[in-house]
Parts: sequence; structure tokens; C-alpha cells
Amino acid sequence: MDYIDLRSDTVTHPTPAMRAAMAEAPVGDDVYGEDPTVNRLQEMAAEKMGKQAGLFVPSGTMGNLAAILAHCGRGDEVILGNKAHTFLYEAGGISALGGVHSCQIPNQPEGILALEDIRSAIRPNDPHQPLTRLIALENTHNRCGGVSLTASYTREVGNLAHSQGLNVHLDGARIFNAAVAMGVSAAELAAPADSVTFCLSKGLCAPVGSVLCGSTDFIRSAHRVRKQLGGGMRQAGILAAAGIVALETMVDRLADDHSHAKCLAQGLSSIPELILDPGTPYTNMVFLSLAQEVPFNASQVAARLTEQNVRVGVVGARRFRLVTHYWIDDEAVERAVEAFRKVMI
Ligand code: TLP
Repeated sequence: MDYIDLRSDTVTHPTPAMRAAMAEAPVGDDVYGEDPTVNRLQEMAAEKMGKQAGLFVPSGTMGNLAAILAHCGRGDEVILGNKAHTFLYEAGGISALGGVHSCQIPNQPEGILALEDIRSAIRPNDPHQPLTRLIALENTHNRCGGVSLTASYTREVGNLAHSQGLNVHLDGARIFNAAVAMGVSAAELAAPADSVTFCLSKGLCAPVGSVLCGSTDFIRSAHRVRKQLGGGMRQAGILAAAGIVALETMVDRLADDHSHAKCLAQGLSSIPELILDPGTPYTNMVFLSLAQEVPFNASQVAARLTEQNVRVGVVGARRFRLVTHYWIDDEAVERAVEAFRKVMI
């Protein structure tokens, strides 16, 4: 990359090994279930998540949508956080396309939903009210700073949900970042969830795709929903091949992204005009704001940074999100800090 792109880990390009695997991939028609590379990716993904089956989908958004529509019928309700990606950034797909009602409860700063809040949000069986069917969690939690949810917290939510006859869906777009940061397996983090989506196209660098995992029966239902959404792809093995390389080679190195995020935060903390969020970074995201005395807003600062070949995410009038990934090395971190220092003058 010829500029330093900290807007997201979604900007990552496929690695040379991925491009080679894509060129060589054996393929078939995946709508007939005949693409050997897709089938292999789905099996690998299910194994990594500790689930029976997997379904390759074009995006994390479609993975969450297919999952929620497979768990809930029209008029049913999902309990989710008011900062959940599914609530904020998926264009309202669950209600627009699935007629699923959402009950938003506050995300606590550590990304969790308080058990008490979940308990009180579960509806009684009253014909005036929608039926609660599902609780959705997110790990790592994007808008809560990229913080990881522990396996024990997720287990508590799972126990509560299952005791009430509800299911749990986990938006694990960055579950491998959480697993690497906490030194546990992704399967352990996903165990209490009935379904989990994770993304191949973020920190794992694949160009396209996510995998939704769950029980064989659940994936059968989600498969039908994927078809309804137009997500049945044909020789998708070309894409799945990159996903296999991602799972084989790109998971453990996420630790480098986390340490680059720490160096970035440390460097930026020496610039008096910048205020870093307490605790940032938890994984590969650094959140910060402009100090009151800075006479520019975040968009103006971002435009000046672009002139220095550094791109950052603007997530509020005076707030930024910087995300580290495979294409951000030590030198890029130093150059980004220097660019911030320069544009503050
Ligand atoms: N998040 C993107 C933007 O949409 C904000 C990003 O740059 O972080 N779940 C979570 C937790 C996500 O962060 C994202 C993407 C998704 C789902 C959706 O994945 P895609 O972009 O593949 O549909």
C-alpha cells in the first residue's frame, strides 16, 4: 500500500500466498454444494468455532442477517446492544428484510450487556408484545473500543438465554482478535453461542467473506436464508481459497497488530492535543478525541492527515478510530504518529 491506511482492517489486501491459492483453487458450483474449496473452508471454520457446520457468506453483514433471520420469524424480537454493529451499521436489514423487531439495551463500556438488563428485556408471553427469540452479542466489540468479551461472561448469557428457551448469536467478526488477546481458543469464546459469524476479510486479510457457524440443522435453515438474500454463489472456491490461507496463516500474527496498536497509542499519547480513550487499545483499535483547545474538527484533521498519506477513521465530530492490521508495520506506526504531530501545529 502506498499510503498508511488506519481507517479499518477491512482495507487489507490479500497476501501473495492468498493470490496464489486463489489462482490454483479447485472449484465447482457451490449452489449444488459442489465446490470442494468452499466445502473445505466451511469444515475448517466449523472446527475452529467448535460447531457442527459452517456457511460461507459474502460479508459479515450477510452472516449476521442470515443468522438472525434463521433464528427469528417476522415480528419476533432480538435483544441486542445499542452500540451493536448489527443495530448501528447493517442498514436495519433485520427489520427491513426479516421483519425482526430489535430491543436495544445499553452496551456497558466493556462491550457487554448487563445480565439484569437482558433479564428485564425478555418479554412475557403476552399477545400484545413481540416474542423474544434471540440475544445477540459482539466479540470483539467494535464501538466499545475493540474490547474482548470473556468466555465466562458469554457463558452466563448463554445460560440465561437457554434457561428461557432463547438462542444466542455471536457477531464474532473479530473473534480471533479476542482469542489471541486473551490466550484462549475461538471455540471456547463461541461455545455458549448457538451461532457465530466471523470475518475472513478484516484482520485475516482475505479479500471477501465471512463464515456463519452453528449446528447442522441451524446451518440448513441459514443456507435457505442465504439463498433468499441472493448470497448463493457459484465458483466461490476462488474466494474461499484465500479464506483457507487466512485461517491457516493469519490468526496467530494478530498479536502483532495488537502490539502495533499499543505502540501507536503510546506515540499519540505524547501529543498534548490528543486525548486517548481510557484503556485503549484492547486489541487492534485505538480510539481518541481532539482536546478542547484544538481549533479543528476531526474531519478537518483527517483531511490534513490524508495530505500526509495517512488515512484515519472519523467516528464523531472530534473523534477518531485507528485500526492496525497486516499492512501496518513499525515504520507505518512511527509515520502516523509524526503525521498527527505535524497537523496539530
Ligand atoms: N465493520 C466495519 C464498518 O462497518 C464499521 C469496520 O470498519 O469495522 N460486525 C462487526 C463487529 C463489524 O465491525 C463489521 C464491519 C461487520 C460485522 C460487518 O462486516 P462486513 O463489512 O463484512 O459486512
